[in-house]
Amino acid sequence: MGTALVYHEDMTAARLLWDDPECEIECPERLTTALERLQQHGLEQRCLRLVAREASEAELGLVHSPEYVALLRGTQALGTRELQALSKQYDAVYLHPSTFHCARLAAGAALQLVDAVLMGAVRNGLALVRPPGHHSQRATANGFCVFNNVAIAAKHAQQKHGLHRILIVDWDIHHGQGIQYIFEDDPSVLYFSWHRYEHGHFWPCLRESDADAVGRGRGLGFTVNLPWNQVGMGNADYVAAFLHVLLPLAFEFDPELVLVSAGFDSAIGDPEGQMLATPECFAHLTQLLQVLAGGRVCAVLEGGYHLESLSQSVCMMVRALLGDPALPLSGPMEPHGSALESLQCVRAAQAPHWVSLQQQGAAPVLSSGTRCPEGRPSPLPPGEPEFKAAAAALSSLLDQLRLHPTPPVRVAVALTAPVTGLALPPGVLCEEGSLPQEEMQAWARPHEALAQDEALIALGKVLYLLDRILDGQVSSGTAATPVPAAAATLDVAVRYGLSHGAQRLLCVAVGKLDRPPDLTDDGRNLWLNIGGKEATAPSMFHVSVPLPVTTGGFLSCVLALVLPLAYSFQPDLVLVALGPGHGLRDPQAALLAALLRGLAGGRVFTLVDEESTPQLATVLARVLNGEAPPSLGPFSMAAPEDTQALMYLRGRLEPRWKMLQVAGEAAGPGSG
Ligand code: Q9C
Ligand code: ZN
Repeated sequence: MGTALVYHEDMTAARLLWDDPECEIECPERLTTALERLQQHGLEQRCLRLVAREASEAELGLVHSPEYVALLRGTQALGTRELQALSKQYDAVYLHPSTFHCARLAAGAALQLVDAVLMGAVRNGLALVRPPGHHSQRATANGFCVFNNVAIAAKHAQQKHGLHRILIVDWDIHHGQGIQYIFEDDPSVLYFSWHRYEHGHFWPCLRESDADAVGRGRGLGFTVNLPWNQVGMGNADYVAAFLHVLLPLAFEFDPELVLVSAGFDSAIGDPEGQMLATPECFAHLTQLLQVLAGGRVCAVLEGGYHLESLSQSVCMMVRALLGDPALPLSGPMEPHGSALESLQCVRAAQAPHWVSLQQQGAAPVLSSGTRCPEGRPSPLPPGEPEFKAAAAALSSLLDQLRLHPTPPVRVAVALTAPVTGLALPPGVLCEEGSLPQEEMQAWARPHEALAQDEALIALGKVLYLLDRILDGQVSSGTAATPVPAAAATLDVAVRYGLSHGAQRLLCVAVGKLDRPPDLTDDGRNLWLNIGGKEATAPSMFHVSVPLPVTTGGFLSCVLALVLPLAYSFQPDLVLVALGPGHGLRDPQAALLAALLRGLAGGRVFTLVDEESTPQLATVLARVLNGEAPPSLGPFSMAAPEDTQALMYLRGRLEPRWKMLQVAGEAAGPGSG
């Protein structure tokens, strides 16, 4: 199941015919440069190329009024002066004789992508289009947008494919007010948008872009606005927004399809957004969305006006859609104070509508909206320094790509006993190699549990595979060990990893697995035990948490504890061990592995014991290979004791691991 790339070169025809500094950034080179970059990186060639079709007038009518469509049809015959006069009637819009054709292709591309995904031709895809769509409304063009491509695609998915729950994630840096208006009373579409807001001073300067706009009527709680009140938001802020706001709601909503209003003006270097997120961040955001809806993610380009930043971000997103591991995120993983205030506001505004937020204790915020006494915060000094920062970050990304080439093998599996009927996905390597006998015995010697032949053979395979991951031949792996040897094998694997090149090793041990006794809190390892015995000497590097029993409890454990710890720690190797009595159901284990794949450049090694089902080994190999994890089943509330345990731990660990934070400093004037 592949990735579609939908495009038509006619969409480069529309361009600005007069002088207008506001509109000149929306130019044809946005598409040609992005496409060129996809070709240079060999990514376009790996996609299923689809030539965009025009949306029919009936399809445009799913969202737009007949009069508005007729008006635009008429613009094809207008001269430049008339086009300019008509454009002036809208806010930040320019028209060209080819605009109607281009805009129909843009909407048609989104429709074609949704059809390809929902008919099972591909698993996901990207439509590279212009004009963009998310500002456009029933009877008006706005903000470079003519037809609302994503909204039309969502209506089409409802009506032609009978979908009941669609998630729209709008990571463009502007508020897609058009999408919000179209679905604000519709509980079958969950619309999430983050946007530069600056307390209402940033375009389109709408009161209804704030966090307290949560939808209307039956749609209450299905509009989620996350306003950024300062510029300069970066990787940590964006990932925190996903972990602490979007994903809890998305899992509770359980979408059948994810549409992304993929604007890249939220990336570093963009003149509109003035944010700092680097291109690889969009691979992470994409991966985080791919665990939803069986991986059915349809992305449609919106904004993005810094050609280099836009193109690299598009490449990163397509790599993630293709299932390649994401590059590690650069920069300190600590959200800004202002970002935390925003997260807190949205969580408080949404808490009445979402069980998963009520449980995590989203504290109500007093007197929201009165918190910007100084009025408009000063924007970053324009020009020089910031553009230098952008240029440096963008070129260092290219260096990173050279340093971390995609390993030739994405997943390798080592199994001890020949397991019959194991259906490994295509491309997954079944590794037969082992460490030399003497070396293996030296590592095994301290452990009685590794004296048995069977255990020793398994250990040899585990260490061999670990070696191949550490030397970059293989991206990730999974292996099985005999039950009595599970703890000892993990102990050796941790020490082996640390002495063979891992600088920061994250170990997520589920079930009865003790922390290797000689591990110290030297900052090079972080040990997280789920569902084992309580740690006798807990520390910032030794965390233990009970295994939650419900899906809701499991999800908050992963989203609110495991991933924030992992993203804060920034490991370069992740070991996930499912030990005796781990108690995870296969879909839970798969979700954990799929989400941890975002860490360490995808260097994730999973260890299961042989008592686990063969299906578990298969499903782990599949998700490590980039497939979506199976559904967790119906959402059920976390048990109070699980929530309590989590809240306590987060309080204890927050001072060191900043991605755990979900609330700003006590809201005082000018805070953040
Ligand atoms: N004078 C998209 O990114 N700028 N549209 C208005 C106020 C308009 C952005 C500035 C920006 C439109 C799809
Ligand atoms: Zn935008």
